[in-house]
Amino acid sequence: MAEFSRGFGSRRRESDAQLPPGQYLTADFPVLSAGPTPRIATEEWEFSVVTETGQTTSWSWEQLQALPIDDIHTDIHCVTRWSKLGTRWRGVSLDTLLEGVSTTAVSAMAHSYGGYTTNVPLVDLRGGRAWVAFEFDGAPLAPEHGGPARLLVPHLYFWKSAKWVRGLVLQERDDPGFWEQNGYNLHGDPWREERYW
Ligand SMILES: Nc1nc2c(c(=O)[nH]1)N[C@H]1C(S)=C(S)[C@@H](COP(=O)(O)O)O[C@H]1N2
Ligand SMILES: [Mo]
Repeated sequence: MAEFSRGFGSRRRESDAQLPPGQYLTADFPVLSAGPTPRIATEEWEFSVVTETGQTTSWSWEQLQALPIDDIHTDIHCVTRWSKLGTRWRGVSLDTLLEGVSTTAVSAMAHSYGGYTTNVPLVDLRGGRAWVAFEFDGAPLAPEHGGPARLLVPHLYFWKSAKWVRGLVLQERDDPGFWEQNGYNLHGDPWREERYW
């Protein structure tokens, strides 16, 4: 990022304070995908929230774009130890999407086109901390980074930010998703180093 391309050394200490324990800074944007990159046209794209009683609310691409859109400026932290500071995104807040959804669930299973899943407690999806994001750095989100849209939950390790997200299934227990079944922590707070179980 421009802020770090100049005077990186002198900013080192300042940046360290922004780095969770065990993380290092990267200027690149690594691609980490467990499988091939699905290609979803926005005309076919749909996002759904299914509650524990089976009530389904869905948004087309057009309907998503008509909702209030946030400019997001945030750091991201991958469990493989890279962090990227000051990334810029645009997306719709999960608060907006969950507003009309009546539920007593405590958790959501995020589902992606391609089959990836990850569990996120609803408390982490609410409060202006989670988005369905479709722009990165002023451009449409690239397919390898989850375009047309991905979940963005930057206060948790980046595996929670499901790429090619297609919906949430609300659940009464915080059941584990793909990586969580394979040893990753159920929650994944980078500041508490919740990497594995
Ligand atoms: N659908 C899907 N989402 C995913 C993944 C994946 O394999 N499939 N990998 C996760 C992991 S482990 C990380 S670190 C980030 C990587 O996002 P990036 O490739 O845009 O850097 O996406 C997360 N979301
Ligand atoms: Mo990751």
